[in-house]
Amino acid sequence: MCGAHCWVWRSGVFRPRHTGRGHVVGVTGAPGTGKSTLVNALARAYRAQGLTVGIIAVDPTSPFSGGALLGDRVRMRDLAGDPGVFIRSMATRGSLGGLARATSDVILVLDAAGFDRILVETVGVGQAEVEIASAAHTTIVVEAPGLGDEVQAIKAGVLEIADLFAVNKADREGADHAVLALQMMQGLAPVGVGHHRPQRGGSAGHGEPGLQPDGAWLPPITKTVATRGEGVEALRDWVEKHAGYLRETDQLARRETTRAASALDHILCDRLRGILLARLPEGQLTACVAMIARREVDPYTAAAQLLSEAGLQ
Ligand SMILES: Nc1nc2c(ncn2[C@@H]2O[C@H](COP(=O)(O)OP(=O)(O)O)[C@@H](O)[C@H]2O)c(=O)[nH]1
Ligand SMILES: [Mg+2]
Repeated sequence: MCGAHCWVWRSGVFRPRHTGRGHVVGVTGAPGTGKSTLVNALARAYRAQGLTVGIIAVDPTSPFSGGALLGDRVRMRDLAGDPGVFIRSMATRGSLGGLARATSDVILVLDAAGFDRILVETVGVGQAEVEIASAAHTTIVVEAPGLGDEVQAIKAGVLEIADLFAVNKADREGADHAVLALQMMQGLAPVGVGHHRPQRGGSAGHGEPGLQPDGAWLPPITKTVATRGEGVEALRDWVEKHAGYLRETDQLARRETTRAASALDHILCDRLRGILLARLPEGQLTACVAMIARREVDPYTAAAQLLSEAGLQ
């Protein structure tokens, strides 16, 4: 079965015929910072501009995946009834690598289906979540005051993937403190931090946010009150500015290359593991693991033996 959006054989490579248009926005941060509410508000802000929105929630506590209080679910209902919005929640069962792969597959499908913006909510606590967020074109790291720590992202290790910071719950005390903490951190951060940012200016943290005179992107810090939609349009506009920045520099192509390399790598590893297991006698792998655990053999020797037994080395 090959529908309009299937992969087609063209010029010697498989390529998705309809992908590559949707801008993927990762929204990550500690639980309770207001990511789901912000994603909801951002989706509305995009809908107000007539753009279609795909939403992927990789957060087990997300209202989108049904784990929230009733009040939250009621709020999401109007979005769910909008044909210009598609909401998909990802199960968090199974391997973390599997989750990252499944999420990037869904991103591909939503892109192929023609959604203009794809918002991916992840909890910025684990490696897989960070990996998912870093697969986005633009990553928003959400902070909120009053969660016991001024800047939770420092602990979660998601700072280096931030393209934008949203200090949400700006109606609460301590929001300015959180902004200040982020600004200070930007000033202190080593030059060139981040896998996709070019060198930032020496005056990072003191200059204007966004595009610097030297062409570097300094993640702007915006305050939002997601529950009331305040600051959300400004945040949306920053996402668009960042998208423009990516297009105008070589950053977009570089990110796409990284994404492609990682997708191919995942698939190849999966397939090769499948081939290997199919060629080995049942129980062999488990027996090997037990031997390694008992220090009877080192893992490198064991791997070499398994590969050679399967005729792969
Ligand atoms: N006061 C205030 N509460 C908010 C704001 N944004 C979200 N919340 C509330 O914070 C709680 C957690 O929000 P949620 O979006 O589920 O956070 P998530 O875990 O990061 O997805 C909910 O009760 C929201 O209603 C905000 O801007 N101000
Ligand atoms: Mg959530």
